Amino acid sequence: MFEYWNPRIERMPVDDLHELQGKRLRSLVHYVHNHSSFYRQRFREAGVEPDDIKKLSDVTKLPFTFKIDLRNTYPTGMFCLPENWVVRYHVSSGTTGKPTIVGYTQGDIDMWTESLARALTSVGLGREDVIQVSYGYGLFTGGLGLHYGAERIGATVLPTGAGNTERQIELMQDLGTTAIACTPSYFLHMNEVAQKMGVSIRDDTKLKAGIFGAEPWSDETRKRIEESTGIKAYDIYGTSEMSGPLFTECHLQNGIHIWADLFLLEVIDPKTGEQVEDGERGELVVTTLNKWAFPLIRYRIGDITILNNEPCECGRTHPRIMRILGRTDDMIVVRGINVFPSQVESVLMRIPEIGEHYQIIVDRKGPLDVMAVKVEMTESTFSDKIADLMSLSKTVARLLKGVLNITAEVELVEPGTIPRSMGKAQHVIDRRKV
Ligand code: DLL
Repeated sequence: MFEYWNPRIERMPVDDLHELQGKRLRSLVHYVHNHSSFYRQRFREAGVEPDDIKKLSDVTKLPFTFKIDLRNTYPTGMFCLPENWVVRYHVSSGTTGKPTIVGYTQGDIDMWTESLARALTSVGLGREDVIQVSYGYGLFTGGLGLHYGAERIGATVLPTGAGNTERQIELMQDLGTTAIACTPSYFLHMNEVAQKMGVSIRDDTKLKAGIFGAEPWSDETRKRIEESTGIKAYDIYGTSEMSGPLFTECHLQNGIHIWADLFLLEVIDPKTGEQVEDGERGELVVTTLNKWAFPLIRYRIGDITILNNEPCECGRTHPRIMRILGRTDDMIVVRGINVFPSQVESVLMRIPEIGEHYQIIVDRKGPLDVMAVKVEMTESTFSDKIADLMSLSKTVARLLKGVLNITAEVELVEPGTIPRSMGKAQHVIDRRKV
């Protein structure tokens, strides 16, 4: 249990890892300069030549790239190889503007699969496991990504995809699923459906682990999932531009291991573009070191996190990022105060009388922004007296104010009234935008 998939790489001394990263970065800048008119132009505008990149720290001389660059070069203008090298596309459905297209060579798919094989092994999964993949299959990267990773480690894959929840629960029992991969919000929903069917995930299934990601979630939600179902809930991170789901925490659940031979990460101050100190919060920037159809140079993903270069007790030498707080563009600004939905979630999930489903509704009343938090009660609180409920909503409002420094109107609603999601949950409704 808890072995390494690729021990030589995963435990490589840090100096050797940095040397490898430097070498790969040098080849990458020459490669993109030779293969892409987009990058040639970007380098020219920034006044940088491939030969200026001599050591790893020279990465800061390179220009940033942004999601808007992908949109402006839609569909494949940032690719570095012609279509006949591309074995697969995935498409990320942007909520605004054009979707973004990502493409893979066979080698790129292998790199992605290797990354997940290391990650799944690090949470103790292997040949004996039955892994139910309940992320969406198709254009979204979640389903196929996890599918290939799980097969690579020799596990048995149950490719249910998202949806048809009752059937998923039956299959989970009949085929002895030991690990499930889906969004945390879908798993919460699945647990509710199981209860309605009279099935206890803890007692009536063999489930021991969940690989949960694709959306922000909090440590408090992790605790709730683990306590109510008896499984271990692991965080998995990735984005379609980087390939798809790629990295997880190890069994110690203390930060997500980023494979440094494959990706070079920086955390920057989004305002100045300068790297922040280790341990400080900032925006994640990624450079791909072994990805060829669609490589990225200093891509501003927009996710907010903290980089941790301390060695992990598991023996892996690669850096970790702490739980993603949210995206720079998820942050809601209410009366000048920055609020991340994940902060609201952390407060709510600490209150035992509150259920797992919530929505944040922001609106404008006259010149003022107003924020309301609509949250479900648990079945047992729902049956309580009105007076108790009023005092509960006051408590929630007080705790939110303590953390966010903002007054929110709290609306307690009946269990089951907030829409459930099978993919990424939509927690924020911003009516100011319409
Ligand atoms: O969501 C890839 C993925 C699939 C990751 C399955 C994990 C599991 P996109 O659709 O491109 O790709 O969305 C990427 O989702 O920039 C984050 O804002 C958010 N995200 C992904 N994982 C996490 C996580 C996939 N563990 C965007 N915690 C990213 C918080 C996450 N946010």
